[in-house]
Amino acid sequence: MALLPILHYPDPRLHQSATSVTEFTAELKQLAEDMTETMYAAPGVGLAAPQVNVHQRLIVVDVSEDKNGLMVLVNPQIIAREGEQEYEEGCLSVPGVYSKISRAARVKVKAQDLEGAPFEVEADGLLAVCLQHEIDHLDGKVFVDYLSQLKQNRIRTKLLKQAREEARA
Ligand code: K1U
Ligand code: ZN
Repeated sequence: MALLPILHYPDPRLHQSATSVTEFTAELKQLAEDMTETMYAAPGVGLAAPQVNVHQRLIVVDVSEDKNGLMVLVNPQIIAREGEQEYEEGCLSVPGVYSKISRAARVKVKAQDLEGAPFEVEADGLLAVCLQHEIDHLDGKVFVDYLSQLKQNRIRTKLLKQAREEARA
């Protein structure tokens, strides 16, 4: 198991679209394990492969209190959405920034497991938010892309300054 480095906004690699997984190999299982360890250590409630610079359609999610609700989704796709909810989102790739984002209240997602077997999940509340947030990462979208240009510029400036200070320390 290994902790993987997480890309930080405004790294352009976060805006790359991920490709579908076609081979369900031991390497894919290892990546899912490493991403899970990285998500729990951060700590976070989700992580998408592009955040660790792997541009494949794989996400891990666990919104439970006691880390017993892990879900690994390969090639996830939203096949139904209903209603609307607002949630104050964060992102491990945008440290220290939180903002209210409006998304579907309920989603149905189809995906494959690490063996390639298809399954579906129906979600509401935080799980629905998290699934939509992580699937956005697979399409090269970060939650700040939903904010005004002014807010995006402020966040970009703040994180670039933070990165420069960290590099100097
Ligand atoms: O994709 C990511 O960067 C993970 C992100 C997922 C997410 C959180 C909240 C709303 C939408 C999507 C995070 O996990 S940010 C950290 C966080 O929210 C959290 C951390 C510890 C405990 C509970 C939440
Ligand atoms: Zn994120």
